[in-house]
Amino acid sequence: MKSKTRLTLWMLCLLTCWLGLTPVQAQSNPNLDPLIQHVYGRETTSLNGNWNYLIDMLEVGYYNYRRTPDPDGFFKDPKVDNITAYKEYDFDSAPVMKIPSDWNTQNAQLFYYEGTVWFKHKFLYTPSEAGNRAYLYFGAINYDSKVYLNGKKVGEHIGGYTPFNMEVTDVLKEGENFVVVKVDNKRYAEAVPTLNCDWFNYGGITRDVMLVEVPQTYIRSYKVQLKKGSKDLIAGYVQLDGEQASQKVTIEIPALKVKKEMETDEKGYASFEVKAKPVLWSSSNPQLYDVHLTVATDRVNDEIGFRTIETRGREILLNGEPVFLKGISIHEEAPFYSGRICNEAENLTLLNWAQELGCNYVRLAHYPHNEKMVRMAEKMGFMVWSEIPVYWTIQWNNPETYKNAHNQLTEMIERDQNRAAVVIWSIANETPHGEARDRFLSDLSKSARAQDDTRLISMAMERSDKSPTLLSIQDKMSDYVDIISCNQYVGWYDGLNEKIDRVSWEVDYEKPLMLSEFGGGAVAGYHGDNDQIWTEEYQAELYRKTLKMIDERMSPVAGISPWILMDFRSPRRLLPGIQDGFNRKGLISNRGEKKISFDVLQEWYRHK
Ligand code: GCB
Repeated sequence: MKSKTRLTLWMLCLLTCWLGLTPVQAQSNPNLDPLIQHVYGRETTSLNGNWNYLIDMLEVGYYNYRRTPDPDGFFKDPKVDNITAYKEYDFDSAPVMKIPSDWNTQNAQLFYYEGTVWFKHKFLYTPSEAGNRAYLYFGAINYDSKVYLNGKKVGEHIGGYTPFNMEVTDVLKEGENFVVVKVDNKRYAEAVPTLNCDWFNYGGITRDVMLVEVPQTYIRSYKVQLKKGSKDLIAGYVQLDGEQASQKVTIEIPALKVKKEMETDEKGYASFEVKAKPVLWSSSNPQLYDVHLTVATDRVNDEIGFRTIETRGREILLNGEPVFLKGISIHEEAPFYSGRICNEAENLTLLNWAQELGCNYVRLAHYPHNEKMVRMAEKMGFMVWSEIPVYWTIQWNNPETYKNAHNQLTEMIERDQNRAAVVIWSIANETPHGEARDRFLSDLSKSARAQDDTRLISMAMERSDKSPTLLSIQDKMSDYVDIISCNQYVGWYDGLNEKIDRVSWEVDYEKPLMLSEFGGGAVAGYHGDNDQIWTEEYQAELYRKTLKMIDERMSPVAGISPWILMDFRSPRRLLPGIQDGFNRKGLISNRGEKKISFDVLQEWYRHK
C-alpha cells in the first residue's frame, strides 16, 4: 500500500475515534463481508472434518519463480491427466488433517513449523431453499489466510483469533465444490501479536468452518442488552442485509412479555428501547432469556442475559452491588495434550476447574477465545475479561499495526456484544509507556467505548513503583480505562518470596484496582522447602504471601486473576527438566495434576 494511502487511512481511523463515531462494521480485511452475528443460530453446514494439506515452505503455490503472485496457484487445483499437462502438487493424494485443529500437534514434523500450509476440502452442496445467500465462515485461522472457492479467491483475513465470513452465493455450485485455504502463521514485527510473545504460535484453521445460509434479506447483526445505567430498559439495534432494507422487525422476549415492532431505515438499520423487568444475570443466577428477532424474510433466536456493570470509586458493581472478581487467567490451550482447543469438552474441562477453584470470573488471555468458550462461561456464571493480542512491544507508530489491532478489537466486540458474561474489554497487556503507545491505546479505548458502552474497559498495566518497597502504578492510560489492572511478579521475577512481606502498595487513582496477574513456576510433583524455587511448595508460599499482601497491604482490590490455571506451551521457556517448553506457572499441570497452590487459592476464595 502506498504510504499516502496509509496515512489517509490512519487519519481516518483517528478522526472516527476523535469524533466518537461508531465505525459501523469497521473493515480492514479486504474481500470480506461484515460479520454475521450468532452463526451458530443459523442454518449451517459444517465443513469441519478431514481436509487435505500441503506444506509449502517456499510458497510455490502462491508465487511463481520470479516471486510474483501466480494466477495459476494451488487454489486452482485443476484436474490434469499427467500425460498432456503436468502439475507438481496434488491435494487429493495429500495427507489429511482434522479441522479445526492446530497443525503443530497433528503432525510431529510440523511442531515447530511457521510458514504456509495449504488446505483443501471438497463438499457437496444442495441449496436448502431457493434464493438463499451463502457465506463461508471461519471461527479463526492463525494468522494470515487467503480463501478460494472453486478456484476463485473469495476473501482474505489477518489476525489469528477472531471470526470472519465472506459471501459465496455466486461462486457456490449445486453438487461438488472445493474450498482451498492458504494459511500462513509466520510471525513478523508489524503483526498483532508481534514477533515476541509468551505463548505458542499454533498455526492452522483452528476453529469451526461452516457454510452459513441466509435469506436474500436477513438479520445480519443485532445488539440486545440493558441500556447503560438502566436495569429496566433493554436497548439495542438490528441491522438487516439485503435488498428489502426497509422492513418491519419484531423483537420478542416471551418470558418477559416483551414484543416490540420497529421499522428499519433505507440502510436496514433500526434501534430500539423497550421497558422490561428481567431477572438480572449474575454468577449465582446466570439467567438467560430466549430472544427472537423476526422480519418477514428471516428469524434469529438467541439466548441473552441482562446485567449492569459499572464502577463506583474503587468498586466494581454488578447489578448495582459491589462484587469481588474471584478470577483465574486462562490460555486457550487444551488440557492433557497441550494444543489449541478444538472442541467443547476441552473448554468445559478448563471451566470446570475454574469453578472448582471457586471463581466467579475468568480472564481469557491474551486474545479472544472461541465463541463457545464465552457462551459456556456465560451459562456457568463466569464474568469474562476478553482481550486482544496487543501484547508487549508492538509497532505503535505503524498505521497498519493500528488498523490490524483495531480490526481485531471490532471483530471481538461484534462477535460477543450480546454476551452478558463479558464485562471487560481489555485492549492491551504489559505495554511500555510512551507517547506513541499512549496515542495508539487511547484511540483503541475510545473506539471500544464508541462501539459498546455496556462494558468496562481495562488493560493489564505494569508497576511504576514509588520506592523499592512501595509499589504503585503510574500510567497515563489510567485516564482511558475504567479499571486499573496490574500484572506483578514480586516473589518471582522481582526478588524471592521473602520480598512479598516487605512491600506495600499505594495507588492514587480513584478507580477499581485489579491484579490481572501474579504467580510463579512450579513443576507438578516436584517437592522441597518453601524457599526452593520450581517446587510446588515455593509456588504455594508465593500464593499465601501474595494473598496476605492483598488482604493487608493493598488499597481495596476489586478482583484478581492469578497467572495461570494450567501450564501452557511457550517457546520462551527452555529450562531442561523443568520447563521443557512449558510456562510452569499453572495451578494445574498440563497433564491435569493440581499443584498445592490450587488448594491455597481455593481456600482464599472460599472466604472471599
Ligand atoms: C506476564 C505476561 C504473560 C506471561 C507471564 C509470565 O506478565 O502477561 O503473558 O506468560 O507474565 O509467565 O511471565
